[in-house]
Amino acid sequence: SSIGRASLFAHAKTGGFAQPAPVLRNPYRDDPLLDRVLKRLLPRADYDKISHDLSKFGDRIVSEIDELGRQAELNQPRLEPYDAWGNRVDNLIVCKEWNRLKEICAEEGLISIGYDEKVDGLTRRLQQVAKLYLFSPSAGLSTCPMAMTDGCIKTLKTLGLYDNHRFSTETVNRLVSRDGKKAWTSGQWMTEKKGGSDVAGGCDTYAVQEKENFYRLYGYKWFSSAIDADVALTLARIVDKQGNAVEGTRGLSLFLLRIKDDNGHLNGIQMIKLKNKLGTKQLPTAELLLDGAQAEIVSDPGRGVAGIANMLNITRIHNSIASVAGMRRIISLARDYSTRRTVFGRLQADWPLHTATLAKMEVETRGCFLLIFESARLLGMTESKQGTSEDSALLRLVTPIVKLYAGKQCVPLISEGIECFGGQGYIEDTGLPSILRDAQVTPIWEGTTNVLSLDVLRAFSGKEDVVSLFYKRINELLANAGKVSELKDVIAKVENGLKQLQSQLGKATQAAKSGSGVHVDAGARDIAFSIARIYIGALLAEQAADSKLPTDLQVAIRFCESPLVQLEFDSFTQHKIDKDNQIVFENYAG
Ligand code: UCC
Ligand code: FAD
Repeated sequence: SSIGRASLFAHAKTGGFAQPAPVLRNPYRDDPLLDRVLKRLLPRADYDKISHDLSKFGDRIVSEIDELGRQAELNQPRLEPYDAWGNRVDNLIVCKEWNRLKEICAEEGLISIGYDEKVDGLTRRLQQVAKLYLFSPSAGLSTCPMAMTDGCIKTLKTLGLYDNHRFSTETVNRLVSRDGKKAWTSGQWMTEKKGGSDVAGGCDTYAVQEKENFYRLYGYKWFSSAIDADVALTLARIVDKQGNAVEGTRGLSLFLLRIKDDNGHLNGIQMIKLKNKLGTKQLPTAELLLDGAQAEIVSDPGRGVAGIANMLNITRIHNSIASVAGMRRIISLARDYSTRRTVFGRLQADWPLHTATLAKMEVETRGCFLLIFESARLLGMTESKQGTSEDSALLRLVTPIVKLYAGKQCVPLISEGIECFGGQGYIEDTGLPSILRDAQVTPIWEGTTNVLSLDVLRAFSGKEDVVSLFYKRINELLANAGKVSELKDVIAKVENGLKQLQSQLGKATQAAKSGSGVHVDAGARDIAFSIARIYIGALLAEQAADSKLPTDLQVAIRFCESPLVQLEFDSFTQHKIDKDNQIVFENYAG
């Protein structure tokens, strides 16, 4: 019969069950702590305006942006160095979704909000950081060019070039443009084959003067992200007429250049290849040959590292936002999934062991979140009329601290979040694996954990007594929290941590001065982590005292249950260094 013949082609049955997927909700309305913090830090009228903008933006993330970010991951950039006829074309192909994301960044003012002179410095930076935080996990890494764009504006303004220097002024105006078709973005080319941490030791790029401020650059930039940018800040060594250049940090100067001219031709640059990376696959990161790229010097000669540090200090805050936003996103999805996934006859959410796992992730994430908002507050204060030199000095310390701590915490935490989805967490089509892949870059780029721990020591030796300012700030936070009796234990633990840190740091510095085989740098990471954890403990206490909510209180208590300070005097000693060497190199044949 006809039915019999047709049934030969029936669809295979794959069972009647399909697991409901986790649902992304408006990330602003999904995050009560963000709202509470904004309410606490902002004047009421500003809060109302910003809250409205964030709520609208959160809807846009769900309805439009998240899918664009996903498509950017699926349609990765590629490079065609030559055309079919053998002409060198260096044609970089990015997907339309990537370009659209960059336009949305301009339209939404993700960078320009931070520079809106009509709004007070504190308010505008808080709004910007909140917006970036919501955007980041859906942004398809367009946050990377945005970070560098912010850093470039900050650098050119700090160096006094805005309204003073034609090319810098045009650049800033384009970088802050809200017109998606006209807005520029910036790159940041520091890393070379010999070194990305030790920039001065690695820099083999040479600058030959043409006339006045104009130079031609020759070198090889090993990692250049968001290479579809319009301008870049980069470092090079000036060579004199005899071919001599100053070695080391003092030989490096800062240059600003267009990547392409008005006709779309590369400016003495060849894109040698795109990096094949573990993550950040949406982002075109190239190796570049500079062969006579025209550039203008924008720092005093030899002040390149100090100049570009302005950029680093901004991009490091953006990086911390990406780390914490990734943590928040995986928790948010895992929380939703826990109400949809049944295991052993119950919803995941009804198994206390599963909820305990999520709660632990919440505690760490909320702590890191408060630290990014502390950095945003300090950044805003330094740019506000009310800012003091103490705010700047404290920001100098908090920037490497938040970058290194959040970057380090986010990788294992997001990995735990992936596990909450079981095998599905490992499956590419769910989009979940990219959250972990993209997290792994945050402790590496913009300064690795160790390099930033050493930067914390550099911050200690600045003009201001940063260590005392840190103690002062912790005491201020604890004083704000002091009135709440349930916080007594938390406060005692933070105070105790502070005393421990003070005492070990004092002993180590004294001993190092007397030259008795003590190396403060050997313990830099332990120092940095202790500062981060003490700071977070105090911020959580302040938050709990302000809101008086049982959740904020619990989070503060739980965070301080783990040791805040893990710093032994032994960490600084030659004795420990010798033992480390023995452990690491046991049986190593070389
Ligand atoms: O990795 C990159 C990724 C780009 C993608 C963007 C993503 C953004 C996130 C997006 C989220 C999704 S770009 C490359 C990043 N590279 C680094 O971060 C380099 C890491 N290495 C360091 O940070 C090192 O500590 C160096 C290169 C800064 C150290 O160099 P030196 O040669 O040892 O430097 P010195 O001699 O210690 O410092 C030279 C001057 C000093 O000033 P003066 O001369 O006035 O005493 C320092 O105080 O620079 C000053 N300085 C700083 N000032 C050094 N670091 C800083 C700082 N952080 N802040 C202020
Ligand atoms: P190394 O400096 O060789 O570091 C290797 C290890 O040694 C690290 O664990 C580090 O902590 C440790 N170490 C180094 N010095 C010390 C020390 N003194 N004490 C103790 N430990 C130490 N760079 C750019 O300039 N522009 C870009 O756009 C850019 N984009 C990037 C994109 C991606 C995806 C990646 C992965 C990197 C990018 N980078 C970029 C480069 C990045 O900034 C560097 O890779 C990074 O700063 C580390 O430098 P390195 O690779 O030379 O590592």
